[in-house]
Amino acid sequence: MSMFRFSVGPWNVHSGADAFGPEVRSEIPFADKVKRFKEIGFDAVQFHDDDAVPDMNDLSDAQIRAKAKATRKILEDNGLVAEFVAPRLWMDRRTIDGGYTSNSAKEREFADWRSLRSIDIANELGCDKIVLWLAREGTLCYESKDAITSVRRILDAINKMLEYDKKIKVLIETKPNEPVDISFCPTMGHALALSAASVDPNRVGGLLESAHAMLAGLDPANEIAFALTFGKLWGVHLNDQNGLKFDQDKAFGVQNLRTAFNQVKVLVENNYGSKGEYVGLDVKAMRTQPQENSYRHLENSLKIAKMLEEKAKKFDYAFQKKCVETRDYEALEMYVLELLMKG
Ligand code: XUL
Ligand code: MN
Repeated sequence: MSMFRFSVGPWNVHSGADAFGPEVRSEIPFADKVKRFKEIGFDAVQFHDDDAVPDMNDLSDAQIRAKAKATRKILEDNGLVAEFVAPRLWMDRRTIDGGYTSNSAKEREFADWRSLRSIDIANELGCDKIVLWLAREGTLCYESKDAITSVRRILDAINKMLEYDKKIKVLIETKPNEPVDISFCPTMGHALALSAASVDPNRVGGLLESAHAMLAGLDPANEIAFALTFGKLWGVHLNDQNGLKFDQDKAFGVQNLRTAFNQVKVLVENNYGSKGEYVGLDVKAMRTQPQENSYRHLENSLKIAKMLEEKAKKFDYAFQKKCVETRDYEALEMYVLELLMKG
């Protein structure tokens, strides 16, 4: 029996379009996805604001709330809850050059409007977490934005959210690049510095995605551990990545099994989830996959996470201690590899 509760986003089941080619699978309606998420074994759904309220830019604040309420009903009918809402600031023509850090005051205003509406949506969905993946809050041309002004602007935007709703929590999902060349908030350390500088540090934490840490050349287990050290790990996006290239969102553990194990191990050791946190996945099906495999990457990731959880629970701490005392790290390393490879 897993100690974790798992979450997934509707964007994790998608039609396979990429930057070089069109859809290869047909779009699955939201209600069908949700039904299947529950059957697969998920407990919660992650939302972008417009996953919950499509075309929200054209709606009044009251209409947005009403539509969010209807989305909540779909969740409840399927025995699921919402984990978080993330303002999707990277899709709109108005935020081509970022939202909070745009050089245009009008565009920053739009980004703030979407962020506050995301809070309204979260309230209607019954969750208290806003995730900020700061997609375009960086530069394609380094000299196009002032870095210090930009960091201050991100902080201002976070403070506005904290002031708008005294219960909402903000989770910064760090990523070093893509779609920008250079991000203003690439690592967990950056996220926690923003947290400390905010008007309410107790309500600003982090969400660590494995692939994003790897793209920064960092170890995801240590990024997770860093946030856990300060009680700031409020979400994870487990997935995998093959080296430094585009963000692949591979199924969890398929590329770097030992690294995946160490992520699960640190979560198990620190009783992650005991304060209601979810183990989130953020994985994509390969573009080559036919329609009938639309959910296989989710099933596989969930299975791998649970198998690694069992391995972590079997970890022989007495043997580890002995190896550390004699500094026999070769033996310790072999033990870990055997633990992972033996049935
Ligand atoms: C992008 C990414 C997003 C966020 C949610 O790399 O991971 O899907 O998780 O906005
Ligand atoms: Mn993610």
